[in-house]
Amino acid sequence: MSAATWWRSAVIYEVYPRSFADASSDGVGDLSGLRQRLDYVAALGVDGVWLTPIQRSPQVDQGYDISDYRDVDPLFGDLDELDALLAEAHARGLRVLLDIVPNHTSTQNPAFQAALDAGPGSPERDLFHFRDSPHGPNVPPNNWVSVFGGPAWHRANPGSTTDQQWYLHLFSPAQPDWNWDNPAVTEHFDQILRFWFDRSVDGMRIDVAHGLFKAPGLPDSPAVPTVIDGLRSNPLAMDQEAVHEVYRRWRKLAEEYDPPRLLVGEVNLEPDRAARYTRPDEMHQCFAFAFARLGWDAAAWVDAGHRLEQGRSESGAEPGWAVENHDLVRVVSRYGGGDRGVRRARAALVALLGLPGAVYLYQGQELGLPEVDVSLAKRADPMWASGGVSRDGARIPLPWTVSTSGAHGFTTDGVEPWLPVPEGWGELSVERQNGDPSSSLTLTRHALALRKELYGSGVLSAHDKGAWEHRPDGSVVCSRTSGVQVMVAMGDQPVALPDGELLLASAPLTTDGHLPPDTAAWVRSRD
Ligand code: TEU
Repeated sequence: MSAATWWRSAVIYEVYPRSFADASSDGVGDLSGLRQRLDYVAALGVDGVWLTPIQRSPQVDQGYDISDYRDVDPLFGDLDELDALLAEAHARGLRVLLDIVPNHTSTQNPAFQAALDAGPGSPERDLFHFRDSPHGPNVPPNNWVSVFGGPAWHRANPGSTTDQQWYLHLFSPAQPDWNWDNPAVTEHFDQILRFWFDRSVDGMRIDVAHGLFKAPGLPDSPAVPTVIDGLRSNPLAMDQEAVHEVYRRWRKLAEEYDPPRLLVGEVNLEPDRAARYTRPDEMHQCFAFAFARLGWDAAAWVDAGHRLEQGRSESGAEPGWAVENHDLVRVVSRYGGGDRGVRRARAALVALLGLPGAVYLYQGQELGLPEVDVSLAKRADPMWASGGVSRDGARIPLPWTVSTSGAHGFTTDGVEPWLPVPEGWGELSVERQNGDPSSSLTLTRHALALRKELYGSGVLSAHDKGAWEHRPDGSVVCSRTSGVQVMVAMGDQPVALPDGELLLASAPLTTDGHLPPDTAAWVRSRD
């Protein structure tokens, strides 16, 4: 695969640094912990990592509230530590993507503090969306709802009689939205991108990439949006035409580097709209959200598969397949829980790694970790605090060792991890699964190695397209143009495999050679 298009079939491992490995013994994971475990990541066989935000932040939204875009938060380390991580990752052939958050910042950003101080009508306030309300000081300027729940507006100076302005925050009140109509914001983000790309960061995952521009005049939304889907269900707060100019600009900037830096968008829209962000002069890739959100549902998989394929044919960019990330319920639980959930999660992993396009795996997916019901007192997610669901259950620290201590090798024995690791997770640990031929970890390593081999030998091609089919026997089949078929048995009966050579299955076949329920396989047609 040429260096210029490596991402088209890449597998990227999402590291949630807070919960990966803690070397500083404060109960929160850090860059040093990640450096110590880089061999583990490299041995999985992935092509790179994406780190959720490590920039300086008060951590109200676990780092998605950035107060200084050009520094590393002391919780995770410092710039030298990041440089060392980059060098060590590159030495292992791993690329490193960081997370950039352009839709909003932190109230602790000096630019926002200056805007509060400068008062209504000031150029400082024009960097954000400050407004007086036509409805008076006690009613927000419009009816928009924040993604985390409650109004999308907060008073700049609550209680002040002279400053009655509100500011817009699509997420928590600690995350004011930038005003992208102001060219100073555009300029600021150019500098941020250059800062990281100059340090040899290989690319950026772009947070809420479709959110940057809002409908001019910020009018009321005709339908009052629901809380959880606040952003997706409020077309006035997202997916405005002007946003595409930003990505055209960023793509040019990314192409100035050698090798070009990668732009991957979190564009949580339906495939037809999301595809417009990966037109040839915009981002390289988007996550396949239409697929990532689904349960164990054959009809829905095929429908999303069709629509994503359609999107690819329009934009020329392959999907970034994913079923998990730090915001979504872990698939072991989402697909039914228990042993069945584990079987299905393994099937999904094999299916994902067989689909044409790039794949994003979330740390812990390789271990088959389930969602955890975190006790109310320990929940840290601001979404939960504002009346939404808690995403904490997908963010539990990784269990590394079987040890009976609560930390399971994530942090020093005796230190309390920032979210509690459930009792019994030693059984899911890396130490336990390592070398066990029947473990999720072994399956993941095997599937990744085989995928690499099949791409290397030309059996699979980065230019493959996929044709999706829901068969009467309940199975889902994605047929790649190269002749490999991915089959997932989603019904309740074993199904006959397509003719050809079985390359991989997520579980043993039945004695008569059928694919049992809740199992996925890759089959190469004989030519
Ligand atoms: O998420 C954006 C987003 O809108 C969703 O993923 C949302 O959290 C989910 O739909 C709720 O059901 C990104 C980050 O991934 C998330 O962790 C941040 O909280 C959010 O942006 C704000 O920066």
